[in-house]
Amino acid sequence: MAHVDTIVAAATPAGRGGVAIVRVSGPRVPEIAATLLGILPQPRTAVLTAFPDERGDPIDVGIALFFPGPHSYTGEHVVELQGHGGPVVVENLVARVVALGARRAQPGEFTLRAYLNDKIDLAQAEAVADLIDAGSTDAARAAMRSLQGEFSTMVAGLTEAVIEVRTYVEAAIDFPEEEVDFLADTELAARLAHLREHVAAVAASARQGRLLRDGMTVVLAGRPNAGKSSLLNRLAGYDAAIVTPIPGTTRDVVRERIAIDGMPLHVLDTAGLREAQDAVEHEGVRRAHAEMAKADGVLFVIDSAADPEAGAYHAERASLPANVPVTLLFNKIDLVDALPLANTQSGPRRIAVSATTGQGLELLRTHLKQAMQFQTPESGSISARQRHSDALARAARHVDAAVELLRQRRAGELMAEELRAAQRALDEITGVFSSDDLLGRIFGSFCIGK
Ligand SMILES: Nc1nc2c(ncn2[C@@H]2O[C@H](COP(=O)(O)OP(=O)(O)OP(=O)(O)O)[C@@H](O)[C@H]2O)c(=O)[nH]1
Ligand SMILES: [Mg+2]
Repeated sequence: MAHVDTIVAAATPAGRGGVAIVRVSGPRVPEIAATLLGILPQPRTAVLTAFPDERGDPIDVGIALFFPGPHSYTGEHVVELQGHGGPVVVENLVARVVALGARRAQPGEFTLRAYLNDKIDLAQAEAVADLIDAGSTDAARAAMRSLQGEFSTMVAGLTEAVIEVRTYVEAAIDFPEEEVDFLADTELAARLAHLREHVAAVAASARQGRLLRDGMTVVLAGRPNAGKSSLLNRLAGYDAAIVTPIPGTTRDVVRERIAIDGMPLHVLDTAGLREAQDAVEHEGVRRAHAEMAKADGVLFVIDSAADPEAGAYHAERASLPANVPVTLLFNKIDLVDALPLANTQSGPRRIAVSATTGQGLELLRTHLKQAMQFQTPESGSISARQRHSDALARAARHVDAAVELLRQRRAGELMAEELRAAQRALDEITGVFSSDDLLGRIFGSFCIGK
């Protein structure tokens, strides 16, 4: 590897604690450790020793651990110094190691080196950060599964499937006199269809993983005055949006990030859907539609007193995005005697709530939580990111293009090209192909010392 310099950073958080760990990685580790400690500890054996300053006075006394490369986190020589967890001690120790020839590490640089030295792939490196940032047990478990390579294995299996079909197509191209037959081949059509399903299955896992990590985005929509802003305020636990009895109060999109049992959820309040009465409201309604199209779910709010049959939903239905699931929230049930309409077999899920009394809110939270975890909380989901979903969507588009080329009986070369592009998109996930720019963005968001 081209990384000739040796890096150092505190691996434990800044501040006071029982123990702090200073981690050093790079080719100069044996020399730095020997100078600092007087001896180079036996590999992977804890040694109780002083960490002296340049005059020989101890900065601290603690445990030193030496991990010779490549059997270390980074794949390089690593030494870990475990001392007392005070900021001054840690800073003095880091400064001493810098004086001995290391430089201070950038955020995520240890993990970057692990990736560059093939200890982990890119999706696993991202899972390290996800594990550290996990806000719920489910998210932490999912990150751990990705870190252990479950997501990478899924992507590798998919890549393998793409390569198989590609090889099939390319082999056919090498025998041009048979190409006419090959393009009429039902076997190829079946393989492509199967591949398309395979991409969709991995994309579904990635989407689920992304929801666990980044949280789901749901949009409160409905007629003016239905109580959308009141519900947002209830969910947020404070008055985030303005509530008045005047229809058309909300005009802009109001965003709140809330947590349900530690799971992040983005709730967006929007302008009431109706024939706009001025340019501002018109823009508000346009934004409401734009947000719904991007969302993971729509909470369509009904005023149970004014509209017990949910006429607003039936009127707006055609204008709602087709592929975003809708939940009907029958709000203001404190104003009605009979609860509106039981859940029917068909049509969206219905939940009766009251933003005023809080009735049904717990049910709504449970519903949102289930939507985030799908129906199977212990389904073994992995952690994934938008970047992964985007790459999978690109792979899907290339496979679709290949299917289309086959349908049109066009040249096999073009089909092979599409499959090659699909493979390339998948390779970006694990980092077989990666740009410096991408690496900068991924590792730049890590904490220092990881
Ligand atoms: N009784 C009762 N009143 C409610 C309930 N939810 C909201 N309201 C009242 O209904 C009115 C409209 O509430 P908002 O939350 O502003 O409604 P909205 O859907 O955001 O309206 P726009 O922003 O105009 O689209 C206010 O006077 C609220 O106090 C409820 O559950 N029960
Ligand atoms: Mg409002």
